[in-house]
Amino acid sequence: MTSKLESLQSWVDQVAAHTQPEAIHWCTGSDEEYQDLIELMLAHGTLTTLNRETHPNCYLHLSSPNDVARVEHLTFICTSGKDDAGPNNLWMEPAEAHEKMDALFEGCMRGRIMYVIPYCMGPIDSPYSRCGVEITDSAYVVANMKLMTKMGNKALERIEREGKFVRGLHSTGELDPERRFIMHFPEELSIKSYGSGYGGNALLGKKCHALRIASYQGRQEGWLAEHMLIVGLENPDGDVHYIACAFPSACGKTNLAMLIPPESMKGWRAWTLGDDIAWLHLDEDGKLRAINPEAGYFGVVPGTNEKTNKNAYEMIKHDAIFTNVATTEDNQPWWEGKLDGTPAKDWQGRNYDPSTGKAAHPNSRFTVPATNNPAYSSLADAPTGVPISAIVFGGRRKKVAPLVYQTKSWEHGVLVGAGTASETTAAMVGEVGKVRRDPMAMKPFCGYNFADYWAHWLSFPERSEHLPKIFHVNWFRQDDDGNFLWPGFGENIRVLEWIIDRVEHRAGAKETPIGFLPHAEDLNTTNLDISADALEELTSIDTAQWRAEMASVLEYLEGYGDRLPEELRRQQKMIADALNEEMAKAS
Ligand code: SAT
Ligand code: MN
Repeated sequence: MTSKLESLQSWVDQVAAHTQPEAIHWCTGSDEEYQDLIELMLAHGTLTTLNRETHPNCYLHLSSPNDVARVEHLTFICTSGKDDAGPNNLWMEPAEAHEKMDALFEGCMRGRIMYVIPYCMGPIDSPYSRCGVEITDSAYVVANMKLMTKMGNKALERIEREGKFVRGLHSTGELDPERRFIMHFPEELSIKSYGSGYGGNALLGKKCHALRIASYQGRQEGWLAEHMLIVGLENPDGDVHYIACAFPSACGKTNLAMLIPPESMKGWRAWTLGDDIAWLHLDEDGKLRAINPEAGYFGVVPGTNEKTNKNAYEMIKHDAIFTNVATTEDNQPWWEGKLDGTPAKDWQGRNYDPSTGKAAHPNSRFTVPATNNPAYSSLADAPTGVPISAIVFGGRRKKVAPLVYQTKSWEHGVLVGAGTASETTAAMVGEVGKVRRDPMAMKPFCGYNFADYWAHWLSFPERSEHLPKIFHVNWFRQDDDGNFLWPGFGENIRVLEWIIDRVEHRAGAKETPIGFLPHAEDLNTTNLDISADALEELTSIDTAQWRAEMASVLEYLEGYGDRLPEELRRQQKMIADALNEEMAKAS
């Protein structure tokens, strides 16, 4: 096959001449093509078949043990000016980065098939969608892209019509961590990724395109590409509110996106639009609308069970690819937190031995098409997306951050987003459990200087008087013995109910220096097993701790120097002053 789009065809020709593949395969996106790829990978041993009775059409991939997560220390934003990438990114001069990558790619596809994957991020017929083409030598990447994006002929037609697409070049190379880089060239709308086959490093439509490149594009074009789930919450009257929530990787976005309300919240339902990424646009009426650029889920497996996320548990029982989970004696997938079965083989294919660590890798993943999800929203594919009522930021904090609070304004919300902190998780290489600032959960994903990104966020009130309200949540508060204070999972709907009621002006709150918190009685706690003390702690703030927190937020923001929007300093000062006043009152 070839393309009639000259810019695409000549790029493919040029990459082929440089990487020297044995054959070139243009992906059509058909189901037969997917099956052929599966057969090929089974023959090569890249995949194995899981138990056909319990898990029809499910396969297992065990990656190289050194290639199990994103690599932030090897991920670069290559803009012509260093300051455009900002202190939040590693930067390399574009010419130097191209030279480095071109040397790695030279002849790297000898003896391999080069796949050309045209894909569309978002509904094929949506004005908000954007397309790309990924060239890769990994059949595993192609199969995952088939589940995660709209890929193949339909996407190619749109690309040929529009003439514009993001160019992503990927090779697994030697899977050598010393020869591994993920480079982004936002000014050229291109990506080069070498040496890893892991999701976020290799499925270039996801973090590389839909967040890093798209965030850059969004700033130029007036929209936002965010690390947010999108969920529709239906109340017993049948009204649905859509909310978008930004939490760091492995902090429960997938669980919240497909939450099942507890028995006592009869009549409530949650509908999933997306579990990881949202593209947000203002429509003509000034309403913020969201689409999910993805078509599947690449979720964390450990912890998934009937109690924590029944929808996910059901949807991964068929037509799924598992990466780095363990297996039982009868070849079912197994992971920590699965309520039945025992592991026979671990995620490295060895006989399971508890003394050598977990059976499934903590960042083991499932890939499934979104349509597998029993809670999939009928509007998930709507070309104009859904209107967003509330934006919610959050992280994993043992202390300090209360269960929920509402910000006083959009601008205050931007400060809260910018100051969000979270404990690190297994989704990235490095120490787990360390608190770091992760603004808008975008620390690893913003394709340009955070200071400019916050300025972009702050420009929205000039363009609309109907922006969503902004909140902050923390499901992960612990008591001094390390027990979680809030039950989380399905019970989180109670917090979302308060959020919606605030948007609708029907819920109470107390004003504090950091924003509006619910009184304990403002939360619906019917049939919830929680002590009055725990509830009190979850819905109050410690002034001294918050003074320290705001000082630390300021110190972090000042790291962005002159480019930091003055408005954020102003917002920080208002809160710091209010906290000081509170402190003075108390003493
Ligand atoms: O980066 S991935 O998309 O592979 C997973 C995550 O960290 O969200
Ligand atoms: Mn993510």
